[in-house]
Amino acid sequence: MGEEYVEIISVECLRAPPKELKPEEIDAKAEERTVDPSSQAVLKKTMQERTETVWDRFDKQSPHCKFCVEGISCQRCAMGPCRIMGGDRTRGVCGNDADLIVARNLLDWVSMGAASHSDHGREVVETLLKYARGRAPGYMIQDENKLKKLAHEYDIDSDGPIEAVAESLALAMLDEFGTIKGELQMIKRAPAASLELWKAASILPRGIDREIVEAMHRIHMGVGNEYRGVVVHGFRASMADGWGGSMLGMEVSDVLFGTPQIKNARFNLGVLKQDHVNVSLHGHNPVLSEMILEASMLPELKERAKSVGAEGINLVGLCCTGTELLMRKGIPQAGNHLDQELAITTGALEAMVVDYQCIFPTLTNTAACYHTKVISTSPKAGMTGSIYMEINPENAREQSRKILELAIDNYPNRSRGRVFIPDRPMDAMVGFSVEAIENALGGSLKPLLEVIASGKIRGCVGIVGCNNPHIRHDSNHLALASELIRRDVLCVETGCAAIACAKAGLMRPEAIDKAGRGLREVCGQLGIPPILHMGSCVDNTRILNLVAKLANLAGVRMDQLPVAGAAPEWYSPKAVAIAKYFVGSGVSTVLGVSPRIGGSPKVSRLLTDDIENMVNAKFWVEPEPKKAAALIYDHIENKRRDLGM
Ligand code: MSK
Repeated sequence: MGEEYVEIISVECLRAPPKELKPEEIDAKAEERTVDPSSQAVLKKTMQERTETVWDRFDKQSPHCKFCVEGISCQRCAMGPCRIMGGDRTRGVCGNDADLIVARNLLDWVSMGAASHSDHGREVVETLLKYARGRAPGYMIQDENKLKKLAHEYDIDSDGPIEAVAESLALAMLDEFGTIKGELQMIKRAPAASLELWKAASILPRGIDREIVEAMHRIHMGVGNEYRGVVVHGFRASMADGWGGSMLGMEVSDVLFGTPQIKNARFNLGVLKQDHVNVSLHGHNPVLSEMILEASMLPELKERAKSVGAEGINLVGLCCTGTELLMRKGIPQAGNHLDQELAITTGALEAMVVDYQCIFPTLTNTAACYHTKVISTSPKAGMTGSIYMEINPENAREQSRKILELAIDNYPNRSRGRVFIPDRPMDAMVGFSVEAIENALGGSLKPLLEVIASGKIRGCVGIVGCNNPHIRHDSNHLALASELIRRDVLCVETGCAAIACAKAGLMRPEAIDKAGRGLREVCGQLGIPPILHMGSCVDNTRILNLVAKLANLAGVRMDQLPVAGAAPEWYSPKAVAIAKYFVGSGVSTVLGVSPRIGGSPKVSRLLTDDIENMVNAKFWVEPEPKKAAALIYDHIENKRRDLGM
């Protein structure tokens, strides 16, 4: 694929449901599928216009294959495919059993997730290197202080010209992917006692690419031939993601685009504007979207928008690319994972610009039902039916301008009679990086530790992850977070979980009314909400940093703190990697959707029980949010008791 844009192939508008629904059926289905009123309103439009969505495809795929659900189908070699069906079929052709098939499938998912985050992280670091070498016009260092701190951490002299420091740092960071040092730099942020525990458990990562490559090696037929080693290596590969690839992506994005600070922003599909050229930015990597934001401010593009009858250009975010811009620049967020098709079906979106991860391959089919142009930008994320405009650090400034020109020129094609934008976007307070939290507390996390020790706040929980059509959109995120804050547990959130709570108004300072007395008092004094938005998927590493800093302050291991994690509606293999680096790092985590391990009681027991003997943390699987909250609360109270709090 070349750099200039070309229409690749035309795709058709997909229609569903197959028959026209009565108004009351539409209302009932919309309520059953999502709790978000703005999503419900647009979902009704999709059904009235019979535009296919993820929920329609989900219905068509149900019921799902029992063997796949339990993780006991194997596609790993050409002697099969095999399924463990019981009776005389308890082994695949090669001889593997249910435990091994489940373990290998799980490690495959962890590797996919860790690779996705880490490849994203690598691209951000490469952008820093290109900036340093004068090959990334338009990019700059927006947080010089963080650049210098990171340089110090990597033992790099930070006194020279900023470009030289950036170059040395980028090269040292790129070395982390294939390092021969045998250890990652940033994992040393964890307390020494935690590192010892992880070393004893054989989950200290030696290099980012190395652990992922070894994972792929282990799942080849005839390599990892016992389930336990395969599952444990998943922790090591995920730790390479959490303390490596994702951490690099987060930290260097802060260096290039600014470390998030507390600010107000607006959420839900109502952030689209009737009289503006609407452009959504969807995916995960901020390297492109930051340049589009810069281009949207060019006077000639504003003039061009006016010349086609629009008041201006309205950039909105979706999923984690949106969150990156939201956290740093306050760009409004149209929605989370299951809102992506709905943004198009408003009929008010001139262009959806995508980079990678979590992008439905059928978005171009959805767009074909309206006037929206889908513009793909990454050579590794081609998309049938999209307009491809490759973006890299060298050309991003120029390409961003062209993308916006394309969107503006599409504005007259909007069919006014088919536009529906829900009213009332929701306000939220966002931008809670660890640095922003420290600033709000007077420069240190010590006051947070004190209110935890005093019991006003019982503990902290990171609620993260996606939406999944197996679960009513956003419902479990809201129910779990609401129950935890009611019990005086501070919630920190990222990804689509954070977007769900923001859309529901739980990230306004007024939401302290829903919190227990202690949490209400602490957040009320600070003027902050009881649920803090910490960013995107790669920003789960901010949660690792937060827990590591608290543990260092308290003089304990990370696993000893009254903290936990939760992924109530996860769908992505990236979420499996995140959950494993949370648990590996000592943060016990509850999953609202079961991973595909039901076919192996041994693997299930290892993850939900035995692993505790190695890392002092474990998984729970609990789809019911109130029960999940109770599990977490008991866990937090046990940790408090053990610490003598
Ligand atoms: S976007 S990985 S659906 S959180 Fe990061 Fe949301 Fe999950 Fe994608």
